[in-house]
Amino acid sequence: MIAALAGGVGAARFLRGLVEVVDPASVTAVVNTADDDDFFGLRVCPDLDSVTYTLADAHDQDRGWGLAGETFATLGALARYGGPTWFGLGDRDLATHLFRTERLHAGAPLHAVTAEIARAWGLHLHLLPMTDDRVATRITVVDDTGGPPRTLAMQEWFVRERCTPAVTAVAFAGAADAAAAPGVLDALDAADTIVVCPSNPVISIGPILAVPGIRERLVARRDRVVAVSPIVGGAPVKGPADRLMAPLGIEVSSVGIARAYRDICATLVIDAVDAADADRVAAEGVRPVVTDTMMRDIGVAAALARTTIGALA
Ligand code: FO1
Repeated sequence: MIAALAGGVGAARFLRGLVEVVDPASVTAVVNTADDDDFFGLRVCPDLDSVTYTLADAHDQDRGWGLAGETFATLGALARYGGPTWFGLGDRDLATHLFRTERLHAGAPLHAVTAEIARAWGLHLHLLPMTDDRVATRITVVDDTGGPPRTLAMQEWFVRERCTPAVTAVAFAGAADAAAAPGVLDALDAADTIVVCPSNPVISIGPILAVPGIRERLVARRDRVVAVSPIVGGAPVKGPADRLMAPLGIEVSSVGIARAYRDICATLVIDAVDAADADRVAAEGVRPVVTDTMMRDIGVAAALARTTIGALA
């Protein structure tokens, strides 16, 4: 059994490779939901949907989010009423949010709705939100205009403001009172291997670890936990991890990842271009495994998944 902590695109690609090399039914992915937000009354769960669409081979590879061949006619029509249109809700993607919202309003918990959506897309792995409760990443920023600090929702900072304002603090509202979704803690207890996917350590993995019980499970099972560094050559493979790690005092390197994760994982997979960092990773008390982590296609993702799982065999 394998349990994986997962954020968005990087995790989705890794999981797509993983299900090539192990039985998908043996995998439970625990996905960040602190990026979730409501638009036009609809609940949008970006990381759950990135994982779902990628595993279904239905995602837009170039854009990195949403569905391939997507159109945005509804969003264009909403512009007539003044929007807001900064968050790109695609016409077919909207069906997912409509369905999810309807089911939540009918009283179904998020984990049950997530399973229904995963089944509808033909997925065979177990896909779980980290919690059924609302947890929201709050990013405190300062502008270079010298105005007062502002606190933004994740999608406001990431999409509307294009990660531009400098970050001074990150919090996960609701996390301390959240309960892990049914099945999450059992999956972590039962797993032979726990993978921390190559996701943003601050805003993707951070919220999952903030849900009571999850970090504790990983600390207790540290020898069975392997992480994949999302940082290659001193920069994130994708996304704004550097804009969040540096201000929070985390070195933007595989060594920084090792330091941030050393309590929860004994092994860290780093990219071949960072081979020279291996000794510094080891000095953090984390065993480095060096391989190609740039998931250009499913073949590389599958090889990375095999090496990652094999690292604890
Ligand atoms: N990312 C963008 O950069 N711009 C968008 O307009 C956008 C819309 C969007 C709609 C649905 C969805 O599930 C994801 C969407 N994303 C968009 C991606 C999202 O912001 C990120 O995947 C994450 O929250 C970071 O992991």
